Amino acid sequence: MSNESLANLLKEERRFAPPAELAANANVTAEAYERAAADRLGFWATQAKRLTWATEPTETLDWSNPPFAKWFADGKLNVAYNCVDRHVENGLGDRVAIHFEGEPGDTRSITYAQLQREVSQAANALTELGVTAGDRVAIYLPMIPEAVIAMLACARLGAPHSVVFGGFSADALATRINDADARVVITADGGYRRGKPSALKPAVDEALTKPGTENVRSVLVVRRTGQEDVAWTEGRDVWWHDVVGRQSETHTPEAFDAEHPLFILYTSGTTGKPKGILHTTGGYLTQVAYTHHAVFDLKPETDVYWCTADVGWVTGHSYITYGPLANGATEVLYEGTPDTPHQGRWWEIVQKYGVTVLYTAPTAIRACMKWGDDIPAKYDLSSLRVLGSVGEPINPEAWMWYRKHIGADQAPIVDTWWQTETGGMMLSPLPGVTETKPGSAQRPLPGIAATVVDDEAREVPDGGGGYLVLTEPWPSMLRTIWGDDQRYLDTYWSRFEGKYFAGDGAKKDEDGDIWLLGRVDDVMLVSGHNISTTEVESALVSHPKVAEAAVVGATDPQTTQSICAFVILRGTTAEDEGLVEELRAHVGKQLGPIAKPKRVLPVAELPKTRSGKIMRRLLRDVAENRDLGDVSTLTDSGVMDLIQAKLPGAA
Ligand code: 6R9
Repeated sequence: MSNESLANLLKEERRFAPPAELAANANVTAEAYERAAADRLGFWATQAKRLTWATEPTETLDWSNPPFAKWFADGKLNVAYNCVDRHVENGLGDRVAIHFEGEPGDTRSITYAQLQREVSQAANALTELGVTAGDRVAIYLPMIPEAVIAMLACARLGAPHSVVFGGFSADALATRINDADARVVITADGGYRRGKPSALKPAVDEALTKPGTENVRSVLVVRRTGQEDVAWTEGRDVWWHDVVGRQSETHTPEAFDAEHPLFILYTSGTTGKPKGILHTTGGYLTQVAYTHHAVFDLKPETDVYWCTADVGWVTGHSYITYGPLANGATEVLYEGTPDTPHQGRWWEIVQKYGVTVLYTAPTAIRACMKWGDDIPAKYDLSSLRVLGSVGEPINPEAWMWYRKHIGADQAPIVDTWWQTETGGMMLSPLPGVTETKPGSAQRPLPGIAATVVDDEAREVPDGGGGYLVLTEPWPSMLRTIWGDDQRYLDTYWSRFEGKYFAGDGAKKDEDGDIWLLGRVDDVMLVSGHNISTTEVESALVSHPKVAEAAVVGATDPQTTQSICAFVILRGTTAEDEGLVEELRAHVGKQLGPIAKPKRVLPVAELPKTRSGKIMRRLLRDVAENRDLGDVSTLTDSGVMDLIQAKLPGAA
């Protein structure tokens, strides 16, 4: 990215200091940056002491065979013991670990003592089904407590899990079962979605007819909806309530090497088969526990934490299951969608449980903005004290709305940049330290080394733009791509020698703070200028009539690419005379004439992945009148038909 335009389009002057009281009592202060900068490995060795080790590690990092890292390699520990048993041993057995809220309104509060019993039973059941350390277990469940219990039971046995999002198709499930060579699948009859039971088990049955899944010997089925006639394969399928229910409530956890595999999680990527990202035990748990403590300022005695992600996404792994439970947190787990049965459901849950820390995604915030300010205003949200964002760059407009309407204009927003591959958060403000800027993830967390480089791998000066890279190994980094070391090297470590290439465009502002600009594949080239999709989208969303925007570069004979914007409108209709011209002019005024979209197309929905990321690849196909590629990771494939029908000349 040679051109200045990328770096200097968006100007954001607003600043928000941490609330004085939060700063005065913060878990982590500015001193942490200095300590970590002076001795990065010593800093992480200290953080590893948050965990209870069966054998304390004496080594911190073994980087003798880069980029294949080993952290705390001579230490041994059990992850489930750290997330559950030790809290009970410390007298916290009566503390609620999980407040479960089912979509139909059923609820369950599970204490740490109960969690210990249930995880032990599940571990005993998996043992009875023949699972031993090293075996892979696929988990295909809705957002119910059994999802967390199943993950912890696998961790307890040293059996790496591969959680597959419950909305994925039978094909996607089969590919993942095959790649990991899973031996057991844990699923449910179904779950609740948008007010209706939605079946899961049929997808498992179908997946297991496909080649490469023959090694699955058992399917353990949770009864959640109880409403379907569940097809049953005798000798393979067993009910959770039968097999888990009759087990002993005690189980002695075994300690595993710090580098023992903990889980595989597949990222779809835009091309090729999904990558099985491999995470291991000691370093991973150290970083997710530390970042959850530092970034959310978590006080486990008093906070009620809620991460709205699905466990099928890395955010659910690190910040629903492992980080919060390692820290002894009390958390909310919600099964359904934010607008079932009404658009205030989330805020009702915040009010009901007194949620203090909320972690969600920009896509959800933009949806709430669209539904209107009056909806959250009906609820008491005064318990909220820290707000988190993850998954995409958060547009400054959405950031301001989140702060004002959810955070009462005082709760700090922590915009956390990280990836499935990084395992834990990497860039984020600290709520008691950082003066925040709407839309910026700002700087690497203590102990993390990141910067922005140009095409020649040179660090860009403040004010410059290029690619985000990580320059030192970190404890929760992926160890490889499951079964494909070469792809690990090619994908992440070959673009810039000795640096991890994250695949995101980024810029540094005049203070050296980092702004994420979207995936590099999405950056547009217009008449020789590199333009970030994120910035054009943010400019569009800052217009009062735009609720959401997705911008792509379409091949153009004159300008290489031209900017094509898909927008969801609010308070107006697509027939609004002159609106398209008004929006083009608005972007031109905000960012400069070069960033004016050539086409602006109002649409009803945008194609999103399950974690809420806009699938620009599909929109590019539409804008260039191509057949759609793989839509298997889309939440609702019907939206593409609607969008295509909008296009002039579309079939
Ligand atoms: C945790 C997660 C990773 C990609 C990442 C980037 C985008 C995530 C972001 C963000 C800007 C943030 N991303 N957080 N972009 N600001 N705070 O989302 O993992 O699903 O693997 O996606 O998401 O593009 O490279 P994953």
